[in-house]
Amino acid sequence: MRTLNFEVLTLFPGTLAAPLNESIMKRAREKGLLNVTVRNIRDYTEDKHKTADDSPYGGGAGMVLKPEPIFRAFEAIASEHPGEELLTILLSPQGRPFDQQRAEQLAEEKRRIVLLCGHYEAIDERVIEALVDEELSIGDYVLTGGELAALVVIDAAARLLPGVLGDEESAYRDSFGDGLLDHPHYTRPAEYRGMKVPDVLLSGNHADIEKWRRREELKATLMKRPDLLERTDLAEEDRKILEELKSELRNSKS
Ligand code: 4FV
Repeated sequence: MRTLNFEVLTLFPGTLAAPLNESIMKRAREKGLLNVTVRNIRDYTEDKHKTADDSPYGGGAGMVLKPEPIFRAFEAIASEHPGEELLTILLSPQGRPFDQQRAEQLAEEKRRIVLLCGHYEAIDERVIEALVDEELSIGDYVLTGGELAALVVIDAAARLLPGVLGDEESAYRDSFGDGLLDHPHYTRPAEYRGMKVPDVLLSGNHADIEKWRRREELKATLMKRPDLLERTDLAEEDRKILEELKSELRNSKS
């Protein structure tokens, strides 16, 4: 059994508490499969006002996170985990888009992963130059802080760890796992307010069910995220189905 270790540097540790103490993440931590240490950057300040940010050189709006408390936090991590290699990720809109593939890679990560959460305008560039290995963005929008982004990264990686998802959860075949969006799901009752569950799902014929699900994944991806089809290597069978779906689409439009 291997433990995935995260260190989260933040000015608002409370923001991370609830999601890490609920359901799957809570159980993963209790099982020792996931370890998340949340550190308040303000605990590494030395002045009586616990100053962690200051106004930007050159003027301008907003505040900038100071380098000293963050460097001290890293020294604390190094002294608590001597010799351990760190992978430091800054969550920021300037980062590389976070995706399932990066989540799968992080789930395999042996190094201790430090997630640096920005707040206010920015972080002093010397922190980024000296300590940050990678910038990750969870989307092209601006958050009030990096904490929610850090939680997204922890959740997406931790759920891939062996033993974290129970059977009832792991049945869910990941969207993006095979590069396509997921097929529709149904449960009892077989008919609700006149809306029927597709007969094939009630047939018990697993080969037909698998074919239907694959077709529905291709249809959902074609309709909602055709961009994904460009970067997914599809089998000949899938390409044939896709051409059928496209002609159906054309006919339905005409
Ligand atoms: C963000 C994102 C994000 C920017 C200023 C925090 C905020 C403040 N992080 N993906 N989008 N961060 O908006 O990761 O520092």
